[in-house]
Amino acid sequence: MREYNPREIEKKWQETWLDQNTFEPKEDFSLPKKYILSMFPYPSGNIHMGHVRNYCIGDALARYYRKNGFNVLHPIGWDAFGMPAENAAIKHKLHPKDWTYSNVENMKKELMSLGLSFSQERELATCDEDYTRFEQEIFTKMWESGLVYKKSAKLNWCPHDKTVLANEQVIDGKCWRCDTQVVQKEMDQYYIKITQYAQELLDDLDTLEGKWPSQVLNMQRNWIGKSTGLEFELKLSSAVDKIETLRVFTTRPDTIYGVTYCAISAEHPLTLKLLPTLSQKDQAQIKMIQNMSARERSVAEKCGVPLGVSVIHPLTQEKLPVWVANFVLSDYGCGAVMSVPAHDSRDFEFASLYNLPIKKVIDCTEIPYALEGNLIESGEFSNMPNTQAKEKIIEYFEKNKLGERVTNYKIRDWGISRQRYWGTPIPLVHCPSCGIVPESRLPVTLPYDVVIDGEGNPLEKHPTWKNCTCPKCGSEACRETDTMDTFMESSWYFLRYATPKLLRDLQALDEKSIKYWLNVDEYIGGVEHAILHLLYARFFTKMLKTLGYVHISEPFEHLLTQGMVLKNGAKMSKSKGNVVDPNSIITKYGADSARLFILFAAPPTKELEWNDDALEGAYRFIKRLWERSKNVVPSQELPKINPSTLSKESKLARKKVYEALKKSDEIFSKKITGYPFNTLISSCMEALNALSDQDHELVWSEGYFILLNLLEPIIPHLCYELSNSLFSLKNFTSIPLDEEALRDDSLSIVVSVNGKKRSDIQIPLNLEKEKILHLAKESVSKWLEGEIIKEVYVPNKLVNFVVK
Ligand code: ANZ
Ligand code: ZN
Repeated sequence: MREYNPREIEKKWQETWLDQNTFEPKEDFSLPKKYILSMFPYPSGNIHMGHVRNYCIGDALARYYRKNGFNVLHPIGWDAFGMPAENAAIKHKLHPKDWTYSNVENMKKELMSLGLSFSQERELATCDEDYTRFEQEIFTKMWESGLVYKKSAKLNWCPHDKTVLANEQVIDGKCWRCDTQVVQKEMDQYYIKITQYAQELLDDLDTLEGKWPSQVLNMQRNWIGKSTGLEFELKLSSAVDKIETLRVFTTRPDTIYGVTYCAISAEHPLTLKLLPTLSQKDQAQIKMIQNMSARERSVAEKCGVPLGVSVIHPLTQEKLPVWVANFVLSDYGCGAVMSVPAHDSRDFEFASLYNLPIKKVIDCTEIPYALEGNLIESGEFSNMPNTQAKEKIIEYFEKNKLGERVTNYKIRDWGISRQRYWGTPIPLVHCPSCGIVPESRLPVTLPYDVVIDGEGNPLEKHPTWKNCTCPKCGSEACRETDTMDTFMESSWYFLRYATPKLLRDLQALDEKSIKYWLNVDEYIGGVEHAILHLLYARFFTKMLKTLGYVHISEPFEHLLTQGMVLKNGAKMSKSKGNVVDPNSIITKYGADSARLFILFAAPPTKELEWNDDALEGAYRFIKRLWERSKNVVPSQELPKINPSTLSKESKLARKKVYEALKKSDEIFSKKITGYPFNTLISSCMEALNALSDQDHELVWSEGYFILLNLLEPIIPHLCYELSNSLFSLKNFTSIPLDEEALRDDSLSIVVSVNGKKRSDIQIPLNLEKEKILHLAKESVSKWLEGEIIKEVYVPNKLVNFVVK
């Protein structure tokens, strides 16, 4: 027998699969389908264990469904735009494009060396020109239907490098490159109206209940952040210029009698109006707040400045001071709050700091909290349970035209402008006479000859790229130099995959193909994408429906969030120096061992702790499996077996084999949830042991035939190799369950003496009564001293001996 040589057989099968297009989906829409998708990788340079896990889970599903007669779409591609490519350019003087494509090539090779059953034809990189072209087409449609707009917003700006910084490039408020203090600079930005879909995005989460992890559903709900409450105006004691009132939003109108001051944002129009009237010190304080990002503000110590004006409480007519406070966001609600320090922790902290009055209006012991209780000192609403008062007070305000019930969402419109080179150019032109006009010839591609040195926007600095003519009037015009947020590309790639190569040159998305392939049946990826990517992808799908591209509302039927890969209890990462390189594992043990280990070490959704011994164990099992093939008599099909002729051991072996088969079906059909492949692998190991404990040739052959079939999704190379050489198989198909083999062939019987239980015995099924009584007698011989007067036998249950 040949020795197990993973390098040889893995190379052989990987080549065969490619040559024979084994894993290309069929263009036959009458077949039942499965769309299995692991989130596409960022081409950082090398695959890591997280990738191995992600793609092995998806591959196991894809292979299982193929074997069971489904037409399977299992594609791969590259999320190829983004900042790291530019960082590589700055650091190593590599062109982002060259760096990216060479990483793609290398990572593709690495992934393919795992034997993953990806469709080759549908591969794409989001920086490919045809992808850019259609993304720009979609953007143009969005622009034309008013889903994109321009608005000025604050961005992190490094005054030294004259460049916009991403949040992750701001470290402790300073620029990551030159350590200069970062400031907030107002700049025009393009926004997509995701807020227009907020309610739909929220409502449709209910349809995903039970199909997506509830943790992810909740994170999305919180992110969308719907809250209902009251908006009303407080009159200023005296008008400031033309400003006569201050509008606030509260979710707790029940606490309205406890308001002791109002707090407004550093960007509020009233703040800006009054700024010149303040002392130098207070002005500086407000400017400091303005220069903090929303993120910094949320963690900063509370601080604020009194504005020297007051407003009138609408119910009590009390005068309340107005303060600027750093915890008030300018872009939520009204950018102003009625502060109730007795019942809100932020208001409480602020009031304590500046000695502002605190007035309790809900009967409770512990301030500043009170979610429930009766109102006190609240005029006509006193003694009312606060949940009821909330409603009554809103009604009162509406009836007296003092304010109205409103719904607010936390979710903001999606700012997609990036002042960077390595992204999809925003296909707009600035014309002096026509304004902003969409480019008519797509794609707008990136110039190759750029200087990327970390200062400024390379497209802006390019000597000629910006210059163009207006598509509308032909006069000299200027290209938009912003590129798009890379989340744009990852928001529709799963739809693009469903569009076959032949149709891809003609259109962004083929509706018929999408109708067939979507939804994605199982989407697999890290929980770090729980909010942004998944929300944007859901939104894009809904928006593409509005634009007439597709007819679905939700793209991902099921979501599987895989656990992290850890070593020594910490996430594998370069900075921690605890990375295990998948390539070294593949070289040493082979891809099958790597795959077996990663699927055996933990169920997919759980954290996986790296363990060298377990890897060795996986390798040993595979070797044992390989070596046991010598016990198998080659045949062309699943051998037929007459169970009545088998020994106890052989029967047990068959039972174990079919138990593994049953487990496989239960796992993949989700009768057992979470795809615990580890339990399938254990069953197969048990079955192999049981087969080894017997020596019936046909049982060996049948068992081995089935085990190779069951393990193919996990260790495909070995299974293909042996199924091919022993059973002449070219492909795998499903195997029916033999219920008979699963049935127990022995029976447990209680034996008692004078009605007292003395033992349990195992007897083979259908044993004659005489033999059963004989075995029973033996098992209780020490209680059978006296003469046996009577033998009672209840078939399949018990034997009782009555003795003198
Ligand atoms: C008075 C009050 C009393 C409040 C109380 C809360 C508790 P959510 O649920 O997140 O929507 N708020 C309103 N606009 C704000 C802004 N722009 N920046 C910061 N805080 C703002 O929160 C709504 C509550 O957050 C509102 O209800 C308001 O404070 C505050 F015991 O009004 B509340
Ligand atoms: Zn023009």
